[in-house]
This record gives sequence, C-alpha cells and structure tokens, in this order.
Amino acid sequence: MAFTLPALPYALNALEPHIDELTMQIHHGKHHQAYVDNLNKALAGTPNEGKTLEEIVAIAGTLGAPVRNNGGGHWNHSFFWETMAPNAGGIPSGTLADAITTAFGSFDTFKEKFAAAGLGRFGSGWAWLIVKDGKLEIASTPNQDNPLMDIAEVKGHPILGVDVWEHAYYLKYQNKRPDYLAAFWHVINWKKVTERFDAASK
Ligand code: MN3
Repeated sequence: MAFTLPALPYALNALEPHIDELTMQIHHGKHHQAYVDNLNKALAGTPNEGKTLEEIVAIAGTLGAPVRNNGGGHWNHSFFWETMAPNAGGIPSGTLADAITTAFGSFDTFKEKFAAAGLGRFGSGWAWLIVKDGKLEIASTPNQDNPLMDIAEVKGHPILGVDVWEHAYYLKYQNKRPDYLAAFWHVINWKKVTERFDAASK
C-alpha cells in the first residue's frame, strides 16, 4: 500500500509565532508531500513495495538514493510534526529530566550541545537526541538520513529531532539558523518526547 501524508496534529498556525503558518503550509503540504510521492514512485514495482516505513529506513543504505532520501524524509518529517505542539516548550520532567541531567550535567548544558549539533551540521540535515545503549546522546545526520538507518554514523533510537534544512526556517528567519533553533525550544512537546524516551528505555 502506498504511503500517505499524515495530517498535522495541530493547525498550520498553531506554532506561531515561533514557527510561522506559511512555513508550516509549505513544509508539510509541499516538502513532506513530495517525499511521500517520490518514495511511492521509487518503490513502485520493486520487491520493497510492501515494506513498512520502519523496515525501509532500517535498510536505507542498501536501497539507493531515491528511497534513502525520500524514505528518510517521510520518516523524519512524520516524527518532527509530532515532536512539536502548541503551548509547549518549557523543561521536561520525570524520567527524561533525570536522564538529561545524568548524561549532560544540566538541562542548560544539554540545550547548548543540542543547538551546537544543529548549528554545526553544514548544509542540510537534522540534529537528534537519541537513546543509545540505554543512554542519551546527541547526534546529527546529513540530508534526510536518521539514526535508525543502517548507514548512520551514530545509531540509536531518536526521541527528539530538529530539521535544520533552510526550508524549515528561511521564510521567517532567513539565514539565521541560531534564531530558529532558539525558537524551537518553545514548541517542543516534552510529553511526547518523554513517551518516546520511556518506550526506548524499556
Ligand atoms: Mn524539512
């Protein structure tokens, strides 16, 4: 069965003023839709057509650039929309807060290191917070790769990720990736991230 664009879990303008409505409209409706359409095209008539998205991502390095890029694009964006929410942000609590303190010393140090991963990714890609061998780590990937892929430099289970492609921020923030990354903290759905952490830590 062909993949389809998932509906956003909130309105296009729900993340204003941090992420603007026009960016969301184009990012979800055009960019993500294109990853879905191109993934379906690349898989059509191949033995991988019936695989789940998770199965495709896990062997992305063996499937050629169109499937790797568009399969990653579909997985990453589906994950990204769920990572954000209106009236969100703040600081995590519970198990995740403890794990962040253990891994990074403090929440502020974690924020610095995560932002540095996003800023340090030259060109297009993603910064991630992953669970690896039961511990939290920060990673970044180029293009539409992610830490679940067989070809990832640092592998693990993503619980938080931020898109640092220019299409994620250029309309509102132009070239100012640091300003976009600063705004991202205001829209992180820590409840969702904590659920992912708990699931990945079992
Ligand atoms: Mn994007």
